[in-house]
Amino acid sequence: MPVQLLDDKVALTHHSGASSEVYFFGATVTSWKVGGQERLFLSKKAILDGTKGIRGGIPIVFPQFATAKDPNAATAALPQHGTARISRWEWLGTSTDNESEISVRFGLTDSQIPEKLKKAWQKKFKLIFIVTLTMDTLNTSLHVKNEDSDAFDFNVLFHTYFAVPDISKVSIHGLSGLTYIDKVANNPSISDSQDVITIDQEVDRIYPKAPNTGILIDFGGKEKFALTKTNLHDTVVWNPWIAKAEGMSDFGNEEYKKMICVEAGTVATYINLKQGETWEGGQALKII
Ligand code: TA6
Repeated sequence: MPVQLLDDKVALTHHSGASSEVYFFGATVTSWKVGGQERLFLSKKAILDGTKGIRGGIPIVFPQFATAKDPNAATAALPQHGTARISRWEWLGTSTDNESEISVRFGLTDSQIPEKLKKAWQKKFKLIFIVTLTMDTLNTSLHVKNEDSDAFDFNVLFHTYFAVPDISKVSIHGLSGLTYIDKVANNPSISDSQDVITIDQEVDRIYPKAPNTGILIDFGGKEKFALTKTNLHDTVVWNPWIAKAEGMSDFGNEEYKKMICVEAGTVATYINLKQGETWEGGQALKII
């Protein structure tokens, strides 16, 4: 059955054998299998009962990345990474189900944000999240409609956790020669002279104006992940490494060895959306 509705998630199965699962909570993609292999990291300690953002898969960050730097920003009262990933989204049905692809949609409006968080950002909006599965790609796109009486600013990001067999074998291509914001070193702007990014310590970087294509994640095997982004300006690279891994209750102490986050979004600046306007952006993940 190409699309199976379960109590807390939707399961997609492509005739090639590729599959994906999306939890209604946060509209969080938690699984993407190609060739019988799980390609997304989901912590064994992830909380899946809707009481906490899901640790793994592709959490949706909206309307604020991290927490607002400006205490007077309209988004200053929001929790880290905003409210989309900790709200229950509505199932909007299957939009495509044919030989080549299966595409499903989820919706979230301001009225569906948890009551205790509604006051944190009192803007009227409507989100539509679309997940499209083919034999070797997983595409996610987000439409943001401003239904408020005024313009508003927002960040957006797909916080993708890629599963890797061994972090010491990972190299990230396509970001060389760019300047990045180093959150580990408290935000200095650093020019990246490395040809490829390898991970042997905590890495938490924002690459503003990163290329839309050509980002490859090599994890030491025959295959690679290719990430292509559309209408998203920046790329974030994150691995918590040892100390931060130990500090997360929903993340195993050794799990930093099995994941790398490479995240497409617009987080270094805010997107300004006028009343009644719609913004859309997305990413395509492909196994090559
Ligand atoms: O995207 C990287 C990051 O902003 C890191 O700074 C780290 O906080 C990570 O997100 C996870 O955030 P979370 O709120 O899910 O624990």
